[in-house]
Amino acid sequence: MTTRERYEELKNILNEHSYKYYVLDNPDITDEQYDKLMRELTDIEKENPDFISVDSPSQKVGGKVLEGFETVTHAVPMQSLQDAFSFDELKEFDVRVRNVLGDDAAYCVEQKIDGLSVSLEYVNSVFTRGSTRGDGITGEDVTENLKTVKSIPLKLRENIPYLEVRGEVFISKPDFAKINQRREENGETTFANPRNAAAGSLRQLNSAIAAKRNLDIFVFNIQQIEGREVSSHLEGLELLRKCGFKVISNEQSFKTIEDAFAEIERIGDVRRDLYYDIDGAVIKIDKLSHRDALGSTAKTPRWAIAYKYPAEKQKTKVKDITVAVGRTGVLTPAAELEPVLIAGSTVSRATLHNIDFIRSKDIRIGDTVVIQKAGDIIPEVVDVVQEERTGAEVEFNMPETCPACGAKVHRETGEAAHRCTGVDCPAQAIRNIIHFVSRDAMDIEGLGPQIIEKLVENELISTSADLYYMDKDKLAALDKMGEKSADNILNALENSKQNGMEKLLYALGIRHIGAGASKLISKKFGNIYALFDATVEELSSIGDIGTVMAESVVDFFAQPHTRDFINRLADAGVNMTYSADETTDNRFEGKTFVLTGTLERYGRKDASEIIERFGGKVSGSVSKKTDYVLAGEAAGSKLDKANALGVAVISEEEFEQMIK
Ligand code: 0OX
Repeated sequence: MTTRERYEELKNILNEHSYKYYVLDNPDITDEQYDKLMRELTDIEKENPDFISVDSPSQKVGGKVLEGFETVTHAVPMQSLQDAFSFDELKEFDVRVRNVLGDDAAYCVEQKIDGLSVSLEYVNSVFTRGSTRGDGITGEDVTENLKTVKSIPLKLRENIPYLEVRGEVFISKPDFAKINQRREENGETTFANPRNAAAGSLRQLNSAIAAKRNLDIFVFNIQQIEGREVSSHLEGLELLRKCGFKVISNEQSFKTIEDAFAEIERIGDVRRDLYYDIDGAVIKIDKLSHRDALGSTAKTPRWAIAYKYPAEKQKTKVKDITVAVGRTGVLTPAAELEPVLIAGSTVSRATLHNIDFIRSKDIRIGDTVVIQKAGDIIPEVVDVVQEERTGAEVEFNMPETCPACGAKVHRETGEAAHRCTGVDCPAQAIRNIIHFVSRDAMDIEGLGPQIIEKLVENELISTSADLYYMDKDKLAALDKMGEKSADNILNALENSKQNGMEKLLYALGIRHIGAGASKLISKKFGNIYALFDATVEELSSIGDIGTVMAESVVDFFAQPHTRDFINRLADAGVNMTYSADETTDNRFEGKTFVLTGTLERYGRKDASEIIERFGGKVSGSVSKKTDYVLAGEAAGSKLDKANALGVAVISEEEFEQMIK
């Protein structure tokens, strides 16, 4: 036998064993025997690199490192499934189906694997491309990572000119536990569930890492096929089985929805014993011609529906309630729980959303609570077990100062959220700085969100004021920046110092104070420092400044943090005063606009800001006093009212002309 012949033989033996082991779960040689043959094969490949073919088992170990993922446009959209949470909803589905198909309908029932949908494409039986579902229309090319999945054949066992299949990539429960254990030992963050672990692995740029994660797949659909005729789901699955795929378990069809219920219940009974997570069962019409007759809505097929099993519930204790500050300044309380295993992973924390949620359920520190996982993923507190109260439980109150920066915490009447009012709160830094540099604020060109994130991460800045103290060399050294861009940014910063009070006040990001309000306030007060002594009465005496806005300004300037921040800006040479000649264009003065429908070019926020900048006012409802109704797509009752009252209705194009 020549080396070439031996090589081909080894390849066939190894691929056959791999198929038996990973797809059929029925190995007939030991791991040692397999490893020995594999070593022989890789030795031959080392000596004869030209032998290596796309379906060599050596290709499963990965090793390619990509810079990023290419985008893939799915020829056949990867639709999602309509969800049902009760058998009643399934009955309604059955009625809709029978309205079209009558008694001909036959259903298949299969597990709904809790992983990530991918598409696999084969040209002349060779695996050529694999991609994620993405938004269903475009996904990411993750071919290199998918090549490492042992249960994905690199070459089909049937000759098929073109085939695209869809399947669900997942990580088994035992592998998930091992991955997390290793990560914990290495001081890395752990994955919340097997699905996230699979998602993280599929998005690895280094396929050798993906290879180590033991991703697995169940294939469940033919998206496109050439050279074969398939007329039903079960027939399609049978063909996929012959091709060498690991196919979702599905053997029979059911003539009635009641029979399908029985199958859903059977799957429900065994779901906890499976070695992988499922988050439901899918009912699908078997015959493809029937599927065509039923068609699809914009996102989901009318021929399938997913039944979600009721969430598993567990009892545990609330050890403490902690508070975290989000990037928008909202304070979110969370229950720190005695760890408890639920729906496949350990839960030790559950969000409590806000104080209203805590009060409505009367959750106290020390309480025994019932938790479940929303959508089988996010832990939530459903109930307090009143009978287990001892009297030692402690009621929780939201903190008065921000746990991240110490600034005052404010809760507006009618709002559920408590917010930090700190101008230099580290938890909100990135968002605040992005706003500070934006066009209507300090208008600093060249400082995009990504650069700002890097500046904060690399500790070059922690507040917007720090921007004016940046060291040029450090800025230029930031990756991919260079001297020229650094110069441009520093110039833009230097120029922005002359902006004046109007832009600066808006840049401070005070709640409820948009560009229009900033201008009105600046006109009246003339200098930022004057606002430290401003009262609610003085502010709300300005036309169009309501009490909520006035209170927001007063609160903001009452913070010691604010004074420090403003002083630092002033020390850097930032102009604090308003000069009348800033008043450029007041073309909308005295005019009231109402916005309705979907504004595609501007969006409501942008349109409102433009109107206010030109001195106009935006109101929420149409009346005789309204001057213009700016109507986008699908405008509803406001448009009708405008027409009835004879108010001028303008399109986005007309608005664009007006602001030119
Ligand atoms: C699953 C699964 C997902 C086919 C057409 C729309 C959805 N996660 O196991 N999707 C589908 O069906 C597609 N079936 C499944 N079994």
